[in-house]
Amino acid sequence: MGRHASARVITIAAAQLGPVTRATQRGLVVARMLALMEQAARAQATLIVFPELALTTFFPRWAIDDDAALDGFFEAAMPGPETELLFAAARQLRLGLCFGYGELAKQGGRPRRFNSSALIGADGGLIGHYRKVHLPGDHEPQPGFEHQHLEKRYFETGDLGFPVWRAFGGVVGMLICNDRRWPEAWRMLGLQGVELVLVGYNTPLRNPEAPDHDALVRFHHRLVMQAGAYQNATWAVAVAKGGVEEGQAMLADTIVVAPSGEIVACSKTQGDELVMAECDLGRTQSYKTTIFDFAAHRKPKLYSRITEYTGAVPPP
Ligand code: ING
Repeated sequence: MGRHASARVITIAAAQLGPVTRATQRGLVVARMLALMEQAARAQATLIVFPELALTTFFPRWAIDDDAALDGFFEAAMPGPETELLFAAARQLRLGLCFGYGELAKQGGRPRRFNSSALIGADGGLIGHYRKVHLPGDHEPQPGFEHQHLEKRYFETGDLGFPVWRAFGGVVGMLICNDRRWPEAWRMLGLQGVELVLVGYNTPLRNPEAPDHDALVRFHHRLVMQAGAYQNATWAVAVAKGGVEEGQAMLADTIVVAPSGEIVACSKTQGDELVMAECDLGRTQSYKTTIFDFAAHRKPKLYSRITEYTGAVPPP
């Protein structure tokens, strides 16, 4: 796999991570990420993509009431002392980089916490970041659940919208985990001409709120990634934190999806693994100029009420 003469073909390294325990020091996770970055550079990758909350365990699985303990899962600066090594490696290896992290920001004089992802260029500079909008689960711990899902407790709703950036020869956007289940999130990127959507995720195999869905976790993950990519004529890269992490089984199944909706590469293991794919961004045009030519075919005036939830029709 090599860098291509055409600026429109990029080599993606989807860098799946295996479990990260609560006790794992950030420096050890960064070392695992650096090893994958070096492996990706050897494979001539243009851009490496890591999961949601890549630097720590998926801590929203627990009720954490001690603020100092909670802050230990967040980055107070980006880059910070440990993540600076990732930025430096991006620069040295000429390798674009995307990873998810807990963001502790100071805004309006008070601490604000977001579930965020950063996009870094091959020069090691920060291109931009995104804050997760769709926070699943609960604000309060649920009685009887073996694992909680408390993202609404620990993070604020993302307030940066759904940005895209011109980068790596195309138009790049980011979503985080649950965002991928909401077509509106994809469409906000699609309306901006996105050609590559990067999606890190930590998806438990069991959802205690709906155990009857558990057999379909992988199917639903692929369904929303393939539909989102196809319906918005974009490449999509979904990168897992997989394996059994602190006793909670997490979906692996890192995949790269073409604008056709076809899965072109997927992970084979539950652990640290590079999934490589050649992505010809030019292939998006075949869909953006025909079936999904939004200017020619979309009827936004007829969707006028799409921004409001009109309320579910009561069951019979
Ligand atoms: N995780 C899960 C996701 O949306 C979830 C939450 C799991 C929702 C299973 C529905 C079913 O993939 C995160 N972190 O959003």
